[in-house]
Amino acid sequence: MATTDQNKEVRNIVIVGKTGNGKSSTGNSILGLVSPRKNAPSLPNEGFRTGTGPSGVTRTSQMKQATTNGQIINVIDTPGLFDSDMMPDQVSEEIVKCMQMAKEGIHAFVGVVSTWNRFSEEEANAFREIVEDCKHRIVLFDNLTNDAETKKKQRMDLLSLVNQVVAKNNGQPYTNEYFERINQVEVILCDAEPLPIQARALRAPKIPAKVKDAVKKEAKDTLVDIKNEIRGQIIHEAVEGIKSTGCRCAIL
Ligand SMILES: Nc1nc2c(ncn2[C@@H]2O[C@H](COP(=O)(O)OP(=O)(O)O)[C@@H](O)[C@H]2O)c(=O)[nH]1
Ligand SMILES: [Mg+2]
Repeated sequence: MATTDQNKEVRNIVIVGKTGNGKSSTGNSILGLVSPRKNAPSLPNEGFRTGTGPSGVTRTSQMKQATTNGQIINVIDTPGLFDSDMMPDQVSEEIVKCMQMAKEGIHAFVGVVSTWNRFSEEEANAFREIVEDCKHRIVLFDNLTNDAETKKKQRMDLLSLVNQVVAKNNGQPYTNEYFERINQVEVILCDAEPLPIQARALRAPKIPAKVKDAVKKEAKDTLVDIKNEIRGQIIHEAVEGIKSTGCRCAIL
């Protein structure tokens, strides 16, 4: 189970959903933080920016942290990855960014759907399926409430569901082959301690700058490869989806 130096458990939660559904607001509710005021600079202990105007829409993934009941909660807020104007390039960029931030892996994905949404029959059925797949783990959030009890309850209900998911997964967060590759690249690029052997060698004075640069370039190339692989998968899935609807033309 992921812990920090202080032996606190870490929970990495990624928030997904369409723009305007309340992802950033829900992230703030989970963390117990407030959104920075409109057009004011954001302070370190403030939450994610929210709102519909240009300054409120989340353009790139961001992580904020809070500590609750001895657990470190990292919430990663994402732009609307399923928005119709998101290009595969941007989506793969954001997915890699999320994996870079959630170093230990992802303990839970939280999908945010606004209760104000009007669903078509097809969307409602898709939503029902997702809810069933998620074993009806739903928490209703009122992100605008000022009632301290409600705020606390909805936050605790969500964190308790996250802990249930973690327990069901034997304490292991979600990872895939990319997490390990990205973590290795990060270590080389950041030159951080503790270093794996090949990166430690970079620090040795006798290693020529040219060799160091070559290793760093290789690390950067690896990141580009990973983004391209993910982009390829996104396009493949989109094409399969389009084929299944019988549509003949699409811009990807
Ligand atoms: N009435 C109501 N409005 C909400 C709630 N949560 C978010 N909003 C509003 O919905 C808009 C979009 O929220 P935001 O969190 O920025 O959505 P995002 O684009 O998914 O990150 C904002 O104007 C919020 O004030 C809620 O629980 N109730
Ligand atoms: Mg947002």
